[in-house]
Amino acid sequence: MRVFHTADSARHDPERYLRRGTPIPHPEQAARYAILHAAARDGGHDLAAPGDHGLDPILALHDPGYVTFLAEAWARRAEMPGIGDEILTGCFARPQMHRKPAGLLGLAGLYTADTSTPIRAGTWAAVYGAAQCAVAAADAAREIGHAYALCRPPGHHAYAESAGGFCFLNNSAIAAGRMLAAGGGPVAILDIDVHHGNGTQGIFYARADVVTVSVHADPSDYFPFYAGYADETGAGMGAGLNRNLPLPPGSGDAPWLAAVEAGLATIAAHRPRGLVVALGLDASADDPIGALTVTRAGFAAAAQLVARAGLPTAIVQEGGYLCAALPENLAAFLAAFDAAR
Ligand code: SP5
Ligand code: ZN
Repeated sequence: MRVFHTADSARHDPERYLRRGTPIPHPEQAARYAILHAAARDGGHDLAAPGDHGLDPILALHDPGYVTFLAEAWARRAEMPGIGDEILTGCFARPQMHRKPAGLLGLAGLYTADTSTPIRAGTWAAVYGAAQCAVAAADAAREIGHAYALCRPPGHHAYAESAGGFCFLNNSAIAAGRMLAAGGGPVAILDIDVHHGNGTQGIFYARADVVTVSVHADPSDYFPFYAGYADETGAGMGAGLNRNLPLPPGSGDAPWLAAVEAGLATIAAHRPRGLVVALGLDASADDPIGALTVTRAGFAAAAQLVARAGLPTAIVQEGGYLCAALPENLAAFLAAFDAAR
């Protein structure tokens, strides 16, 4: 498997995360990059740099004001007297309040959904590098059939104009956009992160050219709470092109794989020219913030199902947090995909 990665991914390393009001170590740490990288290297995969494809593939999906905010916020930090090593607000715009303020603190609350996405000195380098990996994997999927983008930070909770859920730029959406830009028809995204891919759903909800499917833990009492229900099926030109497959908490391999199979059947029915797999590994039974109980064999079986769909495929890293099973599950997924192709 061709693996696109960049050491810039480690330049965003948030320390703290507010869990129900109490600061705890941030689950989405830079160490994830080193661990996933080592797993890919030890698996004998073909490590490659993504190259620099510029801002255009990012701006194809994201709001320019939001991208400018991400790119320039740290350089503007003097506007927030007293800030320490990160820009973070506790004040967020609600849908009823959407004027764009001039100042940095207000912009942070306009462009952010929660407190999990602080902007630090290296944040833009990391999120830009991750997006470049997604672009490179989309190109490689077209050229050589499949590739894995080791994206960190993750992306699937990012909307066109907001960060949230540890995500800044929606790497999976950017990969899908890159496949679309190459022409040849619709593309599909299969999101198997334990959390609903709400940003990805939001970006493509009313579009006719991207089929989005997400398999995740029931959001009625789990992040992201406000989207991810089975009755969200798309709107306008995108009507019928979004499918959510929520599972009860604690679900293991059999129901999870049945949902993956059902999602792939929906995707196949639309005859896409390419597939993006939003590969969260946090559905693992061992994940510290997960809610499902998928095993290593389950991840391998999912990879086999995805590979047998036979589509040009970009596998994009999403969540999956620090535990012994994290690298093992990535290794199992990549090896099983390669073996089935
Ligand atoms: C990409 C992704 O997987 N984002 C997940 C965002 C989840 N946000 C809510 C996390 C609640 C974390 N609770 C931490 C418990 C650590 N023991
Ligand atoms: Zn997740």
